[in-house]
Amino acid sequence: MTSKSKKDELQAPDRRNFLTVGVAGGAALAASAVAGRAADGEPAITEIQDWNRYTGDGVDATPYGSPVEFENHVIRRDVPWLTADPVSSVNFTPLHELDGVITPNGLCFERHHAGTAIIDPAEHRLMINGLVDQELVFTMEDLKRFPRENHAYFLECAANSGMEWRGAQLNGCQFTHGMIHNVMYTGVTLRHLLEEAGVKPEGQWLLAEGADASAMTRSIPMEKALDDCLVAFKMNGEALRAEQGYPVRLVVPGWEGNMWVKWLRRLEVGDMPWAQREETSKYTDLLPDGKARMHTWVMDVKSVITNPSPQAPLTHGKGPTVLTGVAWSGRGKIQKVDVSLDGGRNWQEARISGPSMSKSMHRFYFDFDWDGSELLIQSRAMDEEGYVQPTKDALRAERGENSIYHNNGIQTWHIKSDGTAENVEVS
Ligand SMILES: Nc1nc2c(c(=O)[nH]1)N[C@H]1C(S)=C(S)[C@@H](COP(=O)(O)O)O[C@H]1N2
Ligand SMILES: [Mo]
Repeated sequence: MTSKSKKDELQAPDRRNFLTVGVAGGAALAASAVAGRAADGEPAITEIQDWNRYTGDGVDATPYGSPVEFENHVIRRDVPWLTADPVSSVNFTPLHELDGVITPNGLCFERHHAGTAIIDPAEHRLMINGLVDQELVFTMEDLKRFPRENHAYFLECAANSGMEWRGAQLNGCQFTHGMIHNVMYTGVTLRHLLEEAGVKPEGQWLLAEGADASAMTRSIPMEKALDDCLVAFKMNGEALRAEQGYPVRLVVPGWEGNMWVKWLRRLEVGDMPWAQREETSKYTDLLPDGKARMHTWVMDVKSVITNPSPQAPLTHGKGPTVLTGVAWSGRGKIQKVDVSLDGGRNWQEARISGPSMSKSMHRFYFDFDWDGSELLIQSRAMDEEGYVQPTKDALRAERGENSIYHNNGIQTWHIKSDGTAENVEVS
């Protein structure tokens, strides 16, 4: 699983990061273009190939399947210089290799503070204590006796696109936007478990604690806990991966990833937030005046074009071109996505295809005939509450450049006439 093609390596963008808009729009129609070729001169179809000739492996060869060898470059990647130690680090979902809205389990980005805990489910316990009528402990078997629900939700780390606050930095949507995954969870509602224990009236906050070596804790307001949170044990139909918190994790729909405690072992009900210190120092957004934005839990509306992009250039040349990307909002469904080919001067509505679910990723397409001219491509999403994805300049005007978290600004890729793409900003 180590073969990487050249284009998948992270390359530093050249320094022309702030382009002014000056290219011709590329949407001019080449009416006769088709995405096919003449049948003669194609031995791949006219001659018998090995796979036509010989039988393949039997059904006993791969009891648990993995992707075909030609897809070995479709992997999570990390940026070694980003963090001091791979145990407290992050890797990134290869968004440019995916389609549809569901992230395959083996490709979900990982973020952990003390490595992946490996927990025997038979030994795992989840405790509810604090301001409850009755403190309770659940085994995994106990949890599976509560009524179950299925929901697809995105999980985005608050630091996704964090490097980009200071201008175009990383050359590929895997690195600029890959701290996100979108998975179908199966679990029981947190409300059910809390009702079983009986939350006392003063119980306004919930402390969620992980069983990993970081003993990660996060405070969650009771209102959210009783609204739509899940205690999940399956993702995309199968058991959680160890990296994602096996045997059980907290799902906090639409809210920043750090609250989705993995390897969940304890839920303590209290009358005020615990991690006050943590929340004021770490997961806050520093403003230009030195003040911090607190309790910025919701992940605002955001989108990115995944193809073409720096890791996925337009190798096919002029003619019919499928531009695609993903959009999401922590406030509900995506209402619409617009695409610009000229750095934000002109916008056209993209086509959303696939399920449109609240707080879940949406897939959009924009089909056009590329005339081979340079493009500055952007996507701009609007959610069902009417929030529109801002430009990076608008975000900086409001929050300055000291921030790391919550960068939902519009991303620009510069497509050159040879089809290669680069991370840039337009001003
Ligand atoms: N127990 C525990 N839970 C955790 C973390 C952790 O280090 N330990 N990291 C958090 C952070 S910062 C994020 S962004 C998400 C990442 O979830 P993932 O690894 O499934 O992508 O998990 C959160 N839950
Ligand atoms: Mo995170």
